Parts: sequence; C-alpha cells; structure tokens
Amino acid sequence: ELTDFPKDFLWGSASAAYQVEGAYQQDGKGKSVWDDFVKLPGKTFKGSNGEVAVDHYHRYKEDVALMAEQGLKTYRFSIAWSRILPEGRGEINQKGLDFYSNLIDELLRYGIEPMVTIYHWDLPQNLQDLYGGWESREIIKDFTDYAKILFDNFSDRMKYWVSINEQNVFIMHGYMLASHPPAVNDPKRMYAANHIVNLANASVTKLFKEGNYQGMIGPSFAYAPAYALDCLPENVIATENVNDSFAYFWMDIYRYGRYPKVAFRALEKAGIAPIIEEGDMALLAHSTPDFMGVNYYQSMTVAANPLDGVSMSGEANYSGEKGKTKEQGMPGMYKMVANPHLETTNWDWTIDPTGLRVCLRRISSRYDLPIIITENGLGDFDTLEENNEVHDENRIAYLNNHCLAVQEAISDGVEVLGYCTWSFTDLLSWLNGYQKRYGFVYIDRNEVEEKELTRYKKASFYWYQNVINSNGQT
Ligand code: BGP
Repeated sequence: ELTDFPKDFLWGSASAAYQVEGAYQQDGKGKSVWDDFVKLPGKTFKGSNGEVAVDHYHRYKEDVALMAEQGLKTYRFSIAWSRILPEGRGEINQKGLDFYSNLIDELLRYGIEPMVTIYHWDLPQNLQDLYGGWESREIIKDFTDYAKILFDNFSDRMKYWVSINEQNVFIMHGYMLASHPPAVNDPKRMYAANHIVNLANASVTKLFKEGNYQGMIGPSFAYAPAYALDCLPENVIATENVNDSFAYFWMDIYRYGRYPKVAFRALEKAGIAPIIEEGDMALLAHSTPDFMGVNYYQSMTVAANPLDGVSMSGEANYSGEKGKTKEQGMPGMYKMVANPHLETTNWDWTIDPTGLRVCLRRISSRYDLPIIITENGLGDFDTLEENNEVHDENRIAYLNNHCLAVQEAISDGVEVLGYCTWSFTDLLSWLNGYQKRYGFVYIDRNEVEEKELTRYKKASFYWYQNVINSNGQT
C-alpha cells in the first residue's frame, strides 16, 4: 500500500539564471565567470553559451503563464548575483532587483510559490579578478552581504531558499577537472576553496536564521548514490570511499558541521586537506539547514581501482553519442564503472528510479531532515513534429517512474516536501549545449537568428499537469 503524497506537496520545476535568462549584458548586469569561460575553445559543446539562452529575461510573463496553465505549485529559479551587484559587492543595480521582484510577483499572482537559489554557479567576474573568487575568505562577507539584500527585499513574499546549488559539482569541475570556471586542476586548491564555500554557505544560513526571516533554507546537493559492483568486498570498500568523498564529505558538513573522519584522514595523508582556522568549526556547527535539497539524476556503480588505475578527467560524453564515457576514478581508491543492470541515456547517465528512493532513504536516515527534490529529469534529443507536437515518451516514462520512487520513499517514512523537475522550458545545458533538452516546453532554436524562440508544449507538459491535478495519483 502506497501512502498518498501530502496535501500541500510542492510539485515544481526548476531552472537557473544563466541557463534561461539571456540578456547577459542588459540593464546593468555585470559579467559572470561563465561569460568568458564559454568562449574558451572546446569547453562547451559547439561553443554554446547563455548570452541569449531562452530569453526568459524578456519572456518571463509568457513562461509563468505556461507554468500556471500546467498547475505548478512551485518554481525554482536562481538569481544572478551580477544582476543584483554588477561587481559582486558595492553598488546595487536596481533594475536587477526589479526583474526578480517582478518575477516573484508574477508567480504569486498565479499562486505559484517562488523557490530561489541564491547561487547557481554564475560568480561575478569581478570577485574572481579581485581576490580569486571562492579561493579567498573575503568572499564569505561578500556572499553574505549579497544574500542579505535578497532576504531583505524578497523574504516577506516567499518561503523557500536554496543557498548554494551543487557545491560538489561546481567545486570538482572548477578546481579538479578544469571543466568549469575557473578551470583549475589542483586538488589542494579544490579542498581549500570548498572549505571556504562551506563557510560562506554556513554564514548565509546563520544570517537567515538569526535574522528571523520567514521560511526555510537549505543547500541543493547533487547526490548520485553509489553501489558496489558484483557485491565484491573490495568493491564495497571502494564504494565506501565514493560515498564518503562524493556525498558525506558535503552533507555531513551541512548537517553536523563536520567532515567525515576517514575521508578527511585520506586528504591529510595526501597533503591536500583544507586549513581549518579558529572559529570555522563553530560556525559550521551552528548553521544547520531546514531541509536538504537533493538533485538526483542517476546512481553510480563502483569498483576497486589499482594504484596504477584510471584517474579523473574533465572529459565526458558531452555530445550525446551513447557509449562515449570512459572509466574514471581515483587510483588506489575507486573507479566508476557501468552498471550491467541499468539502461542509460544518450549521455551515458544511468536510468535508475530506485536510486532516488535509495538516496531519499539514506539522507533521511543519516541526516533526519525534511527533503526537497530540487532537480530530477531526463536530458534527451526531442523532435518538434510538423504539427508542432513533441512526443517525449521517454521523458514521461522517466519522470513517472521517479515520481513513483518518491511515493515509495514517502511510504517508507521519508519526509519529502516537494519535487522539482529539471526543467520547465528547454534551456542551456552548461557543457552539452542546447541539443540536450529537459523541458516540458520545447523551445524552437532554429529561429534563434530572429530571436523568436517560440514555446511549444510537449506531451510531458500535459502528463505533469495530470500528476499535479491528481496530487500524484496518475
Ligand atoms: C545539474 C545542474 C543544472 C543542470 C542539470 C542537468 O547538475 O544543477 O544546472 O544543468 O544538472 O545537467 P546537464 O545540463 O549537464 O545535463
């Protein structure tokens, strides 16, 4: 017997500023670190960028009307720091504040709950130039000041705040794999920067709580639960290494303000542990989030990796040609391998709805926090047919099975507050361009020259409309 979804369950959908807004230099917006990064040769699929994106900046009313038609209960979007503070600090850009204020009002007009991500990777370029961005402790104050502007301006109208999106992803890609800005490949710098992000996140969480703003705050964490290949004991140890260093290393900090011992010991042995200053651990221990946000796309399968085995690389399948992914891992620690039991997407991501149930169960048991699924979705090549229909049956099947897994987890006893699909409209995939589509709403990019970017509802749009209408009883 499955338990029903709670009556006020937040059926939602998510996006991020750089991936939808466009208008990248308009109305006083400052540069972000992505603006130049996408211009480096070979970094993104066919040099794709978010300069126009899907022009949500100008079309937000049209997009919100579509959300209302679908019946969304919440829309998760991010605020571009450099729209609010073009230099990342100092002078406020009123037009930037106005844009998000209008977007929030437009959502509320239709009864859609805004869920704001404070940081979704688009760091103001000036802070990178000034002091090296996340590598300097100066950013803790700047990030907190920026968040305070948002809380002071918007928090009387809304309830859900995501502090930082996928810290593990932007840190690993930015400082170890060199595949996100600032394109560094140095584990020691990575763990140092990561520690500073932890402090900045804690500082904002603390400010929110002590400032008595209404609502809830939590991070969005990218969690791909790890399974041991073939139940082989040596693979189980490798899997422990992965769970520690890909998941608990972040979530333990958020919830308990401490690094997992074994993972930290491994960093110390390798001489790459972050320097912890006086006061750091106290701040981390006193900034527990109200919920854990989780972005779930896939599970990983892990095997032992010899000392001369494969290493990590920023290379991956960014083209959508199935089977292009090479094995990666940390010599002596683990490697990620194919799961013989699971299908994959064209980008070689495993399709594993049960993995979502696993991930909800593990978070609930280890952290005892309510959970919001802040992202889940299927990237696919969709085709706009001659009658302007899009039959994205794969996406419907993917989402349907994942919703069922959420309901199973709720029946198990996990407290899940909401579920946001990635994404509402099609949008830019950071490294995979526009051909990897996630939306309920198709965006015709063949017209990009004329900036038409017409919106067409896909079959999944109507499917989710039914899910929401029936509170998950489809
Ligand atoms: C998450 C990000 C999103 C989004 C999504 C899909 O990691 O938070 O911003 O991009 O993944 O990933 P991709 O675009 O790589 O397919």
